[in-house]
Amino acid sequence: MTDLQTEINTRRTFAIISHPDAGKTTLTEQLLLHGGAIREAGTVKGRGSNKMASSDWMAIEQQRGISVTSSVLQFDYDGKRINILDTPGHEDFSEDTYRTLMAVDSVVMVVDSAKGIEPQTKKLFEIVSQRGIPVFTFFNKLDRDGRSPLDLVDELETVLGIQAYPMNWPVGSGQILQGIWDLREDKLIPFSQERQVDQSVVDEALLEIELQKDAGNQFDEDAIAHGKLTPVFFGSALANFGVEEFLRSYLEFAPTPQPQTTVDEKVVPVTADFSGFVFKIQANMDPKHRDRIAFVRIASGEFDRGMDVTLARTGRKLKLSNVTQFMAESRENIQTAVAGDIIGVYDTGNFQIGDTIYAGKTKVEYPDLPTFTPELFNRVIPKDVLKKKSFEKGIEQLVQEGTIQLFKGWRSSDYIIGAVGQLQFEVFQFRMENEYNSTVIFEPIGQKIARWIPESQADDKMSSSRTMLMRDRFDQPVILFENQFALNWFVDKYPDVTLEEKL
Ligand SMILES: Nc1nc2c(ncn2[C@@H]2O[C@H](COP(=O)(O)OP(=O)(O)OP(=O)(O)O)[C@@H](O)[C@H]2O)c(=O)[nH]1
Ligand SMILES: [Mg+2]
Repeated sequence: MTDLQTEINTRRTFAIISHPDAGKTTLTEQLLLHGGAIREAGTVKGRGSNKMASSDWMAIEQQRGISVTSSVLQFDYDGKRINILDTPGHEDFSEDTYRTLMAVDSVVMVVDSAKGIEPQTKKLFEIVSQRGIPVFTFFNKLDRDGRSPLDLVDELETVLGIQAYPMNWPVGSGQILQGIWDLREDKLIPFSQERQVDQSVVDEALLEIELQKDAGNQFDEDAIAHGKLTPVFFGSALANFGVEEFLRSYLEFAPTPQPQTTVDEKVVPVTADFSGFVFKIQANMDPKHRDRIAFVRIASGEFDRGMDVTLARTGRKLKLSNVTQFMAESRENIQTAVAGDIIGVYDTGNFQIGDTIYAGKTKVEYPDLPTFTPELFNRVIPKDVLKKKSFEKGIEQLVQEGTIQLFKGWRSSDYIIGAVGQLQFEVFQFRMENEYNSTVIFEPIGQKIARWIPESQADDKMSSSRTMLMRDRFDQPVILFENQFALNWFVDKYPDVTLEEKL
């Protein structure tokens, strides 16, 4: 094995997904604690003098106690380097979550054990399942009264259509939580060292384990690797119980960085020359510097500080000198990184989401990342016309991040922003004010059906009171239809025009 391959084999890169509030950010924080990346676990609400969770670093996240954007963090554990991507659960931010899923080799699915499989978990699971990547399940919040574990596992299998293999089993929950039963070692890991174990609760759990074993699946590493079988864990992220057991087991079975496939369906070996793709752009992570970072998943090879790369979209050469990794309490300028790692490249406006960069002589280009078709629209104007400059800068940067989508009038200079959900507008408004000192006013124009059309077919005459001909931020013509009726009418009138829909 080459040194590079050995180094790559130490990497594990995964996303945490679930319905809102299941405990992704809390679990992320505990994992960072176990990796020694932080000294004390913060909480998502940061009550009193408590510190805040590392991955909810944005002001609006801390204010509302929810994640609105995915964040990348790194830590080392047991000789492995782990890249963890904490995603927002709310469906209004799922475009960001979908893109993040393209940058990982496996997924940790968090389920609230009092609630079971909730709608957004199901939706995200379907995306993951299409990619056939390994899924590890963590039933969280055992410190609260939960549903029967037999029910939970059964629901997991029937609702998601994946086979489950419990690695441990809860012994009670809430007030009567005794601990978890480690099924490999066949022993109890007690929740509390001080409290006497209630044997009747243990007996009940052992009975459930027998029932589960009778009806259960065989352990099959190959099935795990293909996302057909999910190892199942129980615990409480908040109480930091079962987290380390989960982490150890995860590291044992999670895949090393997997080769990526290019637009022309070539598989690039992880040890090939350096290549990677931008799956996320984030402005203003550091309020003091107001900089912008392009997050790159290294697909192959090794990054070395100062290396020259080519941007596949434009053919432009760039030097990668200012590159960081994210270690919870600090950002570190790094010298090297390898396939599987997520690096943050300081960006002065060169990158777009989905861009490929590569170092070798042969062009490498990875497929585009998913874009959603927005459904809600607002006209947006600055409250203070004198502050037009910061207004424009804010819109430009937040649009490049994909916070919202921007459309401009065909003839007018109107700014119309589109989103999948209302919360995206709220985040946009908050960040415009907070990060760009620009108060914006929305004039709702409501729900629309957006369809892209080829430039050659776009015609001024297509605009009417119920169909707005616009341009997107790449200057592609797009029509916003008032409703399905207006769309049907258009198709009748212009049968030859090709209408394209995004995801
Ligand atoms: N009792 C209990 N509460 C928990 C546990 N884990 C998380 N919570 C709480 O559940 C709430 C949501 O936790 P988060 O970690 O923000 O959940 P999330 O999945 O990151 O939520 P979004 O990012 O908004 O989708 C917070 O109030 C946490 O303190 C747990 O193990 N037990
Ligand atoms: Mg969160």
